[in-house]
Amino acid sequence: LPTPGTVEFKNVTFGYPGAEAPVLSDISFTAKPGQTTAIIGSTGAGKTTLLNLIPRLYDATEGEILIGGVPLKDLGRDTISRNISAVPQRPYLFSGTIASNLRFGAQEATEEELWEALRVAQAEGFVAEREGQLDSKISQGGTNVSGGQRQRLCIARALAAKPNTYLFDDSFSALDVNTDAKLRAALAEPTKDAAVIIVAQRVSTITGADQILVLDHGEIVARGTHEQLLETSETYQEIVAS
Ligand code: TTP
Ligand code: MG
Repeated sequence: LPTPGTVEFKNVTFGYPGAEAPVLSDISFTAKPGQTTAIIGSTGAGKTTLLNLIPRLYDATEGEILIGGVPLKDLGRDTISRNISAVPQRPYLFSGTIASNLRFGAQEATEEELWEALRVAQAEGFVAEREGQLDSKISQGGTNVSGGQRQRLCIARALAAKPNTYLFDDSFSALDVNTDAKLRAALAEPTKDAAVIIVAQRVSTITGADQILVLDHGEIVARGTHEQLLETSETYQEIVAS
């Protein structure tokens, strides 16, 4: 990519095919490399839909999304997938070893790099305790690890790919508050030059974000830092209080 990872939404509107009303209306923001952009809002607000537009799971109905200044439609699928790591809301592990799951999207990663990704994702401990460690088997869908472990393995997978854009869809909510805090502190170094976009449920996950977008019924109703939003946004105050 010409410049690392800046993700820019310009007046993006999106509606699912066949639906009457758009799910996202006139969304504009810039997520810069080295910064964390957080998205918060009630269930059904359109957070997942917004994230899914970035790796082109669907295309905007109106407006434009650019990465590093280049419109998404001019970037090849390969370029997009090499440069973006997305941890979906319901992360998926497939049947195979832990290593093969982590190398999905990072075929060249060495064992040392996999352990480093696991360390950051707070998954080193439980992988080290499993018989076979990186070679231990994961069953289809990851049913033989817990939900929180699955989430951390998928975060490690995202890190192993060393992209310049990270998308985390509610990736920290299955973790206890302590692990959540440790993981986010550990993420700072490997993501320091990347654009990081985090969808969160818990306000504590995003208080340190460089910008927070408050999404309500598909519209950005407020934006700013945690401190700014506490002053300016009633919707944000309600989320904090809930
Ligand atoms: P989402 O984008 O899934 O909303 P969300 O991610 O903010 O919600 P949550 O906090 O629960 O994860 O959905 C927004 C709207 O779009 C909602 O009305 C459902 C609709 N929708 C579809 O019609 N088809 C789809 O494939 C998806 C993902 C959502
Ligand atoms: Mg969602």
